[in-house]
Amino acid sequence: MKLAMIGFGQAGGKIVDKFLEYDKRTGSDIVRAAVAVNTAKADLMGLEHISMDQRILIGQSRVKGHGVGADNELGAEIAEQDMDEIQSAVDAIRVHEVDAFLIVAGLGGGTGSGGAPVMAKHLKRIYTEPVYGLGVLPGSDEGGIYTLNAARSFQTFVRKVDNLLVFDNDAWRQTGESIGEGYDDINEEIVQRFGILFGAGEIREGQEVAESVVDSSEVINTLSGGGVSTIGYAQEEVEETSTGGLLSRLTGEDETEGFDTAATTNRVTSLVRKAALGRLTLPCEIDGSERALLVLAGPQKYLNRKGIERGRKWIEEQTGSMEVRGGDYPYSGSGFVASVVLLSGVTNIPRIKELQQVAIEAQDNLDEIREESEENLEELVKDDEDELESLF
Ligand SMILES: Nc1nc2c(ncn2[C@@H]2O[C@H](COP(=O)(O)OP(=O)(O)OP(=O)(O)O)[C@@H](O)[C@H]2O)c(=O)[nH]1
Ligand SMILES: [Mg+2]
Repeated sequence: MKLAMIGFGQAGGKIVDKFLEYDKRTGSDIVRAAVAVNTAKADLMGLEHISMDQRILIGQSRVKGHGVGADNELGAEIAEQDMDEIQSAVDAIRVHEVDAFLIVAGLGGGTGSGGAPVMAKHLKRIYTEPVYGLGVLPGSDEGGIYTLNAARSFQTFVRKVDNLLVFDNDAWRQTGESIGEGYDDINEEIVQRFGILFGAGEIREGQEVAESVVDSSEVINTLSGGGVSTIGYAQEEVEETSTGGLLSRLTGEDETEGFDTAATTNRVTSLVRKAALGRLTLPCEIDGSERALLVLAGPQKYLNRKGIERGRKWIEEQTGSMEVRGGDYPYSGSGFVASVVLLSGVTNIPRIKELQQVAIEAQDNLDEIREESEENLEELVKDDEDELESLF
């Protein structure tokens, strides 16, 4: 499917930049427009693929290009104030040619966390195309303010978008590596998963059309209905030869005809299980997912309808959902078969419960602080009265 991507804040900009690189590398052609918005000038300068005139610096009069320092209320305020500037970049997008908007942001900081929900609200008011969010949760070692920002931003963002796709940095931290060092690898993981999902609806030139190819409307239908989504992924290397493998040369068989379909079916079904039961972009219980979409990507001869059908049924059983779609995405030259499982409308998410708890506690603390200061005030007043009384 064709997307207009808007990266808000540093993480958002870097991930959209990475999507452009992925497009160039794989010929996927998902990103039809890419805009980066930030309050920090240096972050915008550091991008490589987003064109200069689509990098929008906001809040210059307030923060002089230095970022908002994790103040997400300020981030939201600036986004509201400078929406005209952002809109002029969006005006350059031929919106009727895209299937949807995707707003990408790290939810722990200030600019993306505050601005992304404001952006979503704005786009929803103007356009009829779906507006999706890709929200990145901070690592739990990043500190209180990041967690609190994420908790607040998440609650608003999920209500403003048509679907919030989530990636949790905390679940993807490499051992022995600080998350800063790991961002490049992590961003690679992000674009690989979302790239296959969004690429599935696009038939590239010169590609054979498969018997049960996934259409972008299937991605859209799976995401419609809102809520939170997570993605599972698994891949296996396969031999990809245009001249015929060793076996076919030895036996003289035509490679596709003599191909072991039972092995293909088994590979597909086990890849589906690995994807759904392995590490999800946002770890959660898959039981109770409202909708799901299964995409099998790889060289045509390694995909078959039977495997996908079995995988689809298995996901139905595991999720209890009656709305599980599935199909393939012929993708040659990669040397692997990959299974992507999109689970939409997931509800049992430990990390989100944890974040909500933090937000509630912070709210209680706020009340406590207010109560304390009120008590103090009362005491002060009382002391004053006592003093006055003792005077007489
Ligand atoms: N996956 C991923 N996460 C990132 C990356 N950079 C930052 N993050 C995460 O995103 C959160 C927000 O950081 P930034 O994107 O730098 O924040 P910002 O939106 O620019 O806001 P301010 O810097 O406060 O103005 C952090 O807490 C990290 O968890 C990245 O390249 N990849
Ligand atoms: Mg920043």
